[in-house]
Amino acid sequence: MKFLITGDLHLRTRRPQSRMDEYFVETCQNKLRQILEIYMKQECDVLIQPGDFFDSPNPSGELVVWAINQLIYMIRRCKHKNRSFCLVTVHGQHDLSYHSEKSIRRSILSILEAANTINCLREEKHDYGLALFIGASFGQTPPLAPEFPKSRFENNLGHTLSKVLVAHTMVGDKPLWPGHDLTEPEQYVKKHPGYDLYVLGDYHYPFSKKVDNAWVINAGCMLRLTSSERDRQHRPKVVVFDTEVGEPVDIYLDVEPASEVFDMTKIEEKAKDGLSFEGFIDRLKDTGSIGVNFRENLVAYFEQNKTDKNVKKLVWDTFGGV
Ligand SMILES: [Mn+2]
Repeated sequence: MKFLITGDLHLRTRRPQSRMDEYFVETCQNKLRQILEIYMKQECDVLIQPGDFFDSPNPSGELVVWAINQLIYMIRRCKHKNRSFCLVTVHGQHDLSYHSEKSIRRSILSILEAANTINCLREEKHDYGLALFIGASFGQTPPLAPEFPKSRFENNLGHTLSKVLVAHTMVGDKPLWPGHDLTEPEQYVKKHPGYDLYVLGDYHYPFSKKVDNAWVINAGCMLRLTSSERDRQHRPKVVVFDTEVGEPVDIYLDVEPASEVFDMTKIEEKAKDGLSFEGFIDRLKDTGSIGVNFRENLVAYFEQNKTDKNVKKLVWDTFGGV
């Protein structure tokens, strides 16, 4: 079975501060189109997107309609060639209102799923032929890997079955800021053993790491969103993973060089003004562990501490719906 692995997509219409693209939405659309073309060309069976599909829980309706149409077109194209188009995803914090998993049932991704264009993975098993998928959205703990099938179990036809965990969780190989307590791929596998392939999002930079017999893969963000040095060095890519081969293959997307898309004068000015920590703040916001928005932090606190609904009502009434 052949998987096409992408990282966070962050589809959006608004141009990030340091970018110079005239219409940023076209940059985003171009990325998704390239990914879908690679899916066709490489004859993949499943497209795996590990969350942060959209940059916001309320993306523009026009962008959502465009995405649905692209996916319907893909389904038709594949059907025409007797193939199937299957996109599996989980919710990242950017897909969730107030970063709360309670908003999953009314999220844009759930709307895309209701339109039969994507499959939102949950903690139950999702069986796609020779692979078994389990999903953990932002804030969710992945379940224990199912005992059956045995890892890399050969079925009667001699095919390899794989257990795949797709999770939106902060795992990386290099801390994002001094003192960042980052879980490394090896630690993550130790904590959630038994899967053959771990496809992770949230961390915006790519890594493909073999831990014992499993692969832990994060393809990295499809967009260069901040002016940080690391984003400017980042090369958006997708990863093809053929379970029969068992090795990831990188395919780099066709993107403009950083010098063409980033406003270097702004970056230099900011560095001079001592404001170069903008990227740091962006990343801090992105981890979702603590927001800079009072309301979001309050909602997160309520979620984590199982607050009584009468108490919540009193707090909201007091703050007048902040
Ligand atoms: Mn993200």
